[in-house]
Amino acid sequence: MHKQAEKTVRDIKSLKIQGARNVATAALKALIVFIEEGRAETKKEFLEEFRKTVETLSRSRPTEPMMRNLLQEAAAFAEESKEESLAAFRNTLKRHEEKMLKQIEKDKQKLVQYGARLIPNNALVLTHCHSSTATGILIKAKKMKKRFRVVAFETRPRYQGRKTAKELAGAGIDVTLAVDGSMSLFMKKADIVLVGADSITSRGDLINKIGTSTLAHIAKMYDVSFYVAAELSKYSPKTIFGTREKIEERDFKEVWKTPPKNVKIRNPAFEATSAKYINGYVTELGVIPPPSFFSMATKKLGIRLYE
Ligand code: RUB
Repeated sequence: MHKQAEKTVRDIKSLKIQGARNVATAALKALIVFIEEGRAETKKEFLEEFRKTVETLSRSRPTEPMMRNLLQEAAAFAEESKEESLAAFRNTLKRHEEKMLKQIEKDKQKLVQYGARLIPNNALVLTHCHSSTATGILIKAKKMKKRFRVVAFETRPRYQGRKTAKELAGAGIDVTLAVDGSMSLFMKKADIVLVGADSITSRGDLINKIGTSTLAHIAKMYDVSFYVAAELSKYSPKTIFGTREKIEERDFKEVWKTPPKNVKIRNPAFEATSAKYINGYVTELGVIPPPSFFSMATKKLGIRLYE
């Protein structure tokens, strides 16, 4: 496999590249480098390598349908392309993948606009982990001159909350980093919760960083609105026939490098939050209720259900 694709797989696995959107765009960019530099000499050879690269990138993290959906779209386009010469084929694919990247950026800008409108003035906003989509919304709200404070939770064991806090502080937002165990404490004063998404199921359930459902349940208890920033491409087609998205379980050493004998350690990276705890998904087409996510996403992704 091309060395850029290998490096991207390593960086995704080690969380150097984290967050669904960053993972998906990094995978597409690695594919573009492969298209430009891959050593194949015939179209057949190239296609074989292309398929392997798509497959290996897709498997780099199990709970990332946005990456899988985008890579599959790129693969379907390649399989259908009629270009005869390898040079023309590479060019067409590269242009297509670059167009996809531009579209992802455009979608984010739209989503961020819709989300920023949701942030109330003088609000206390709670967020968890690091979602580039959620921070994008908060930064946009700040640019709209809204005044609000954010509490970002640490997100042990990998502390993605620090990344969120740093990014928001850099944008001039009043932000506090708090330990995960203080979720209930801060919820009592909160006005809105905003988190990102890794995967959305056909039922409209959310799969996101471990700790998200705790936040959602407590939000319900205190009647605080719970919103999720999620591009429609985060829909998981695997769930059409009831299959649940696989939840990634990470290395126990992230939690405790040398635990005493007989201590079991669990380190699930994500968890599901039922649709009933979610007020709305902030998407590129507007803020929608969870049951609508399925039909809008399948339409956008071109998934035909009744054939
Ligand atoms: C990141 C995480 C984020 C989503 C959405 O987990 O759970 O909320 O991926 O991110 P990890 P984005 O750090 O384990 O990847 O909005 O950037 O797609």
